[in-house]
Amino acid sequence: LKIESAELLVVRLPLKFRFETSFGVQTEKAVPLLVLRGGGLEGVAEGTMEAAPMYREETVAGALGLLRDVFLPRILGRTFANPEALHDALGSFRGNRMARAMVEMAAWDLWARTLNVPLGTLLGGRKEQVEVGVSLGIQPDEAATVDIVRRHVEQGYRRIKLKIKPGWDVQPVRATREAFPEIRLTVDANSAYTLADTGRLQALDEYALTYIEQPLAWDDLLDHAELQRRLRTPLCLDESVASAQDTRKGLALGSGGVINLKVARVGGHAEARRVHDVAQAFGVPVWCGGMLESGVGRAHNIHLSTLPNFTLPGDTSSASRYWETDVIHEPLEAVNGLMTVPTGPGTGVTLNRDFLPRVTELREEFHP
Ligand code: OSB
Ligand code: MG
Repeated sequence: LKIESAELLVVRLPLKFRFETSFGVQTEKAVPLLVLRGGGLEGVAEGTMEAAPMYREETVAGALGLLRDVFLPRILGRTFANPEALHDALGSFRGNRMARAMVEMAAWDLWARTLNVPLGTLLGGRKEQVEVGVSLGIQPDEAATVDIVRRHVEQGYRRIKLKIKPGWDVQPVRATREAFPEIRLTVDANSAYTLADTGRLQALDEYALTYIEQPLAWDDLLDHAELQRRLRTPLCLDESVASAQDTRKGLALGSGGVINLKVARVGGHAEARRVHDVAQAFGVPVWCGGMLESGVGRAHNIHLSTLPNFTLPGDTSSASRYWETDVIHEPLEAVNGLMTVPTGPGTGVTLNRDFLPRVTELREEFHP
C-alpha cells in the first residue's frame, strides 16, 4: 500500500429536500473528498463532518487544516503493510476521528482495489444486499408527516425514522403509528433532551418504537443509562459512541440496546469493525447510520453493512433521494428496501470527473 499522491476536494451539493432536525435546517451539503493514489489506482473517501460543530465537535475547516498540515504529510510517499498500518501512523493523535477516517477509508478503498476485491469482502462481510430504511426530517405538521412516511413506505423502505425535538415528538409518532400500525418505526432526537424530559420520552413507550436514538447529550453515557432504566423502548446510541471503547462502556453501563454505527464517526473501517464486534459480544444489534453522504460515503457505508451484526435496516437510502446529480457514476438505488452492494473492486464506485468541476469549490494536490 504505497501512497504516491493525494487530492483533496470540497464539493457543494444542493439537497433535494429541506432536512430539519433538532439542530436546525439543512438545504445543501459541503462534501470533502480525499483521493489517495498509488500503483496506478486510486482510493476515495468522504468526510462526514459538517461546516459547524453541531453533531459532534469536528468541522470541515478543521479537517482540511489537519489533512494538509498534519495527516497527509505523515503518509505521503510511504509504503504501508495494510490500511491498519497506515492508520497507526496517525494513531498518536487525539480525537478528530472523522478527519482521520478520511485517510483510513481512502486507504481501504485503494487497498481493496489493489487486491481486486470488493471492500465489503475484504472487511469480512458476506451479504450481496443490505436492508435499508430512511431518516425523515421534521415536517410542518402531522398530515405532512403521515404523507412523507406513506411515500417512503410505498417505496419499500424497511424502517422509518422520524426526527423529533422537544415540543414535536409524541405528535408525529402518534399520527404515524395510527396510520401505519405495523411498520418498523424509530425516532432520533439528536441529543435535544435531558433527564428532566423523562415523562415526555416515557410517553413514546406507547408506540412500539424499535428504538429511540440519542435522546440525551452527545457526550453522555451515564444519563442515557439512567434514562434506559426508566423506559421500556431500547435506546440507540449515535453521537455518544466514537470508538469500540465507548461501545464497551455504554453497553456495560446499560446506556442502550442498539448502536447506530457510522464508520467515519468512529475513525474508519477498522474501528467500525471493532465496534461491530463489541456490540455483537454484548448481544446488541448495530445498523449503519448516515450523514447525508454523497455516493462516495454511501458506498463505504453499504460495504460496511455487509458484516453479520448489521441486523437492523440502515440509513443508507437511495442516492437519488438526496441529489439530482451525484459525484459518482454508479446509481446507488434501493429496491424494495434492499440496496445491492456494488460488486467491483474497492467501493465499486468511481468519481464522475465530468460533473465534479461544476460543483468543486476547492481542489488541492499533494505530493511527497
Ligand atoms: O443523527 O443520524 C443522524 C444526518 C446528519 C447528521 C446526523 C444524522 C443524520 C441523519 C440522516 O439522520 C441519515 C441519512 O439519511 O444519511
Ligand atoms: Mg442520529
